[in-house]
Amino acid sequence: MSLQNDTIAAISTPSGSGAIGILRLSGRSAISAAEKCFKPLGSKGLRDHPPRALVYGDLLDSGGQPIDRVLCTYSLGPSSYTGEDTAEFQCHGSPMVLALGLEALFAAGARQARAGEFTRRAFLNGRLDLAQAEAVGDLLSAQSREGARHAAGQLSGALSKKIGDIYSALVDVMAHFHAVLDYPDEDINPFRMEELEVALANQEGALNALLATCGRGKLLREGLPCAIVGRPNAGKSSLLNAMLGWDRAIVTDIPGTTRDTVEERCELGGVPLRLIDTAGLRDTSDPVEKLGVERSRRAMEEAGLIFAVVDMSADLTEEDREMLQAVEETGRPWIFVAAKKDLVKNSRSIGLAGGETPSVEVSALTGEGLDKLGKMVAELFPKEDAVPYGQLLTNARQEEAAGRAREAVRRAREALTAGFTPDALLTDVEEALSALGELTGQSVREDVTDRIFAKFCVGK
Ligand SMILES: Nc1nc2c(ncn2[C@@H]2O[C@H](COP(=O)(O)OP(=O)(O)O)[C@@H](O)[C@H]2O)c(=O)[nH]1
Ligand SMILES: [Mg+2]
Repeated sequence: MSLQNDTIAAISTPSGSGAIGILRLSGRSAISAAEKCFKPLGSKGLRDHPPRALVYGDLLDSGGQPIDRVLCTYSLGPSSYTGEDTAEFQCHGSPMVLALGLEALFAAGARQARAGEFTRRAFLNGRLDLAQAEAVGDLLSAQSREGARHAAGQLSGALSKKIGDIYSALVDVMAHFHAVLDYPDEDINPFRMEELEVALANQEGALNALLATCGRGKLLREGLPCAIVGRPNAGKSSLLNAMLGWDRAIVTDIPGTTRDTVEERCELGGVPLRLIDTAGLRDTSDPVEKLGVERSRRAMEEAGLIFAVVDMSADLTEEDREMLQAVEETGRPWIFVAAKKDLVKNSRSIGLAGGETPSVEVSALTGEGLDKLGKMVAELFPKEDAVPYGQLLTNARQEEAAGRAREAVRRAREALTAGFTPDALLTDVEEALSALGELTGQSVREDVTDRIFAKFCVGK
């Protein structure tokens, strides 16, 4: 159980006005603090109602004045989100009501919760393991449907179960090594040794498969940087706006309008993208535009995908050709996007770059072709259907720990193959177990958990 005795409170809904705003309390005196600030309608007190029931009444300030008419609910530890006694107020979503309500809770003895402190308490009280707690963060910041589904799977324990299976298989191996060490006089059954070797190889394979999911996990979490490049006026900013569904970037018919890089997230073909609209690539004497062009080149070099845009209502220019050449030279996956299709009556060939580069004709004005562009993106970055939702490593911390576990298992397997005695392998297997324990939080340093929860928002 957690040693944290104090009761924490926070506004758990985003800032601004909304239909509902939630105040949350957790800790030993959560329910008594809630009682001080709440007067149920009718004759019964809050605690006369069963836990988890919604009780209608007035939220009061420290002077007993009503702040709002609200619904209040409480849960008893350990069966609550944090594992402690908790209470929650569903108020009208007014920033003023929530501020006054929070002040009342402070006056009743609660203190302001720190970022992620509710989830941290849930972790410390064993309600969630660390992989699940990280999934809470991933779920909140998910940028795509697939990302949200993986986070939900991880929250319900899919990754923890996978790691638990590997962990317990390694514990079995270790138990056998210990038995061999404890009874050195007994002959080691060579058949059993072979079995252990297979067991280690299997777990190494399972860790390899898990590590292979890192790329997709990173892509889902961070989004794939996708640079939109092309000569000025090709239609890049209009394409960005059309994909976003709102006018993010300024569009004019004056070449060189976009001088800085503009970045926005969007989901296309199920792939979360970080779209980067760039200044048109051209030689220019304007010093500001020159800097923009420099940034465009850098965006292109750092991109995971490039949309090379040309205006299909005009003939290909020398600038277009130079741009396509520069894109090709990056060696990145790219899509040839012929823009302004609505301006072209009959389909006309615009002398594509050819080869295997996928190409698509689009109109930012009518939206034509955007679906096809999405399909191409999906084909370039296919979903790993084989990975069930949640069995995906999504961050560098998980990748690093799983990588260490894999290396340790590999060393143990190689040592076994080379005929070393079991005691030589024990440290390796132990190291693997400890690395796996870090993934789920069984064996993790406090500063690491501090860092994880500090990234959460207050009230979560
Ligand atoms: N008809 C039509 N005009 C477009 C389309 N896309 C861009 N334009 C026009 O082309 C000009 C340049 O567009 P813009 O998006 O600023 O190009 P950028 O310089 O590449 O960012 C503007 O006048 C746009 O209205 C399109 O799909 N259809
Ligand atoms: Mg532009």
